[in-house]
Amino acid sequence: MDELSAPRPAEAGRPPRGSRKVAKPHFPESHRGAAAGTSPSNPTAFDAVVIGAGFAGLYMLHRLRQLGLRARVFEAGEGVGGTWYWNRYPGARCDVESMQYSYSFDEALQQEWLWSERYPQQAEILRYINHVADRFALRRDIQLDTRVSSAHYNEGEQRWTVQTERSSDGSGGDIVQARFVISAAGCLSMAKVPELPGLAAFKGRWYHTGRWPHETVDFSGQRVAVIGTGSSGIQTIPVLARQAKELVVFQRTPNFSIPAWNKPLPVADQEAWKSGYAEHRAQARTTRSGILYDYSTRAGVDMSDVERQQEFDRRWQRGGANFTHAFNDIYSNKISNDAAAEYVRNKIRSTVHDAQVAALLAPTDHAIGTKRICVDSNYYETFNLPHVKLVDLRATPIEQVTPDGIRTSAQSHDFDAIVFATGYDAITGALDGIDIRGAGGRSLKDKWSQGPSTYLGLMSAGFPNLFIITGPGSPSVLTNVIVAIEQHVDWIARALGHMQAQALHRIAPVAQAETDWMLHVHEVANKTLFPGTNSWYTGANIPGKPRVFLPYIGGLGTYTTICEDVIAAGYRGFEFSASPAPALAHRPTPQVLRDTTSTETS
Ligand code: NA7
Repeated sequence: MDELSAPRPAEAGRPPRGSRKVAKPHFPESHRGAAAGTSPSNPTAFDAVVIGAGFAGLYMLHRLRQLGLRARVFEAGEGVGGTWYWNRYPGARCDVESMQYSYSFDEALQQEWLWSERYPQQAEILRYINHVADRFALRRDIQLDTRVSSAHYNEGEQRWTVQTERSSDGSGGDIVQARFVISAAGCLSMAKVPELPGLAAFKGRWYHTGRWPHETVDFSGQRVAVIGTGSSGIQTIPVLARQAKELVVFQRTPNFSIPAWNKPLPVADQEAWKSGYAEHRAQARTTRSGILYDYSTRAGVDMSDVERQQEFDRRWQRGGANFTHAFNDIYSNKISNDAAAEYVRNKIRSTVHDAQVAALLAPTDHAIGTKRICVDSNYYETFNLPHVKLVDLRATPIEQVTPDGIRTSAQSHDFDAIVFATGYDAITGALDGIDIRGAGGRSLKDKWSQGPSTYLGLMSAGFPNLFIITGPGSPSVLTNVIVAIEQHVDWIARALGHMQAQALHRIAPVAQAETDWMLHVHEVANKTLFPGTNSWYTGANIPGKPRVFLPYIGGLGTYTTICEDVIAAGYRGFEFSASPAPALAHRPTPQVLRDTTSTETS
């Protein structure tokens, strides 16, 4: 099975034996939404089609409406939420703290929502996203259970034709036209199940963390395999270990993980934070990652061993990814990085009782943080449990899945269930999965065959009026992604507003601007330790994927300043063309529209 045929919800994880079948979550959007145009000869026309109804798609829709534009959002899932709709695996939790992992665009929204824990659980984030969809009456323009299959640009008409797949219920297969297409398809949405021989004949159940079924999956009394030890594996392993009779973890590469020290979040603490919310948000936007961490201004190499140890202890006790900001040179200086890595390795050695297991869990092949740092609750401690085993796939690779389990080069293991925590075709996978053709019929996938190329991560030359939210070449996955999303969506909305005001019809990056930007993206990355690590940041987890560092690592604050400068310089690097007709359709603002389908709460 390849990444493009990763399981859909109906296929993945057949209900496990003994699992309790429960109804799907009852979010109000469980209706599919009114279908769009279906006739090839007379397709419905929109100002904009948005692909995806996660955090990016929802906010984009809100901003399009504010511009008076007619938009349709197509969402493959049966509910809104994107990543947080699909990632329902036991233990799924965000590694950005609750008070920062939310939208900032509406003061009332951020004041009224209450979180329950320091780090939010998947179910709570999904409730929040649904609340936003209702609060801003977004559902009437969202068509669920509808996967976009192609988007083709017609240069003569200066329009995109967007086609969707037929849905599981036989409906859909829509064809619509739009002036603009905006991808909000996400960076971590194309789940990757490894191509293991024999999987189809496995007699038990198997799951991917990123395509978890809606039904409760109960592993009680089962023999369970987990393959993969990235963030998802590290989060789910301790929870599965509490249910399973036997848990075997198949590890290819160990990862660094910092304790979350997760805990309930008192209302008083939230109120204190909220009293300065606007200032906190403004400050976060200027930082490297869009998160208010305690960023050190000192280089690790300028500190004594004692000072470094004290700094690590302080950050370890605080918990979370803040640990990796102990020095300002942690990602650029191997000596500083080694000091932090060795501190974590020592923590692993002192936590895990079996020295051999501890040695296998302690990463030695990459600089700390250059694979996404993990944040855990009792991950290393879990390996002290008698029914939890670790298999080192580097020493004993998987040869095949057998009907009864997994056979490595060393032995056969019998399992009732296999959990793939094997990650994603990240950043480019979702767009690669859509047949996108720009001017002259050129395919985006072909253009990007040696690695993606964009201007500011926002657009790609030759693909007019196609915007990408958190695209390759933007800070995206190196940030609090909601902050990155809001910045991108606001930028796109301003560009569209500019086009409305100036009666412009077409926007595309100048090829040279894109070339210069990509050179900058790679130049900045090459000053860090990141490109030297095999990770999904570099495409190394997908066989055959070009090896380039995909996000922009210059920092969100710096990037935002660059984007502002581009606007101030008259959208430097973009070219526009005027339309003889009025540029964009105007509609009444959302406040005066009557909503007949949504269930908004305010
Ligand atoms: P990740 O971080 O990509 O982790 C995937 C894990 O699965 C990682 O340990 C991989 O080992 C392992 N893997 C992948 N393919 C295989 C095969 N074929 N055999 C064995 N092991 C394999 O994905 P996650 O879902 O955990 O996290 C993704 C992001 O989501 C995370 O960083 C957060 O930003 C949220 P490898 O390291 O490639 O050797």
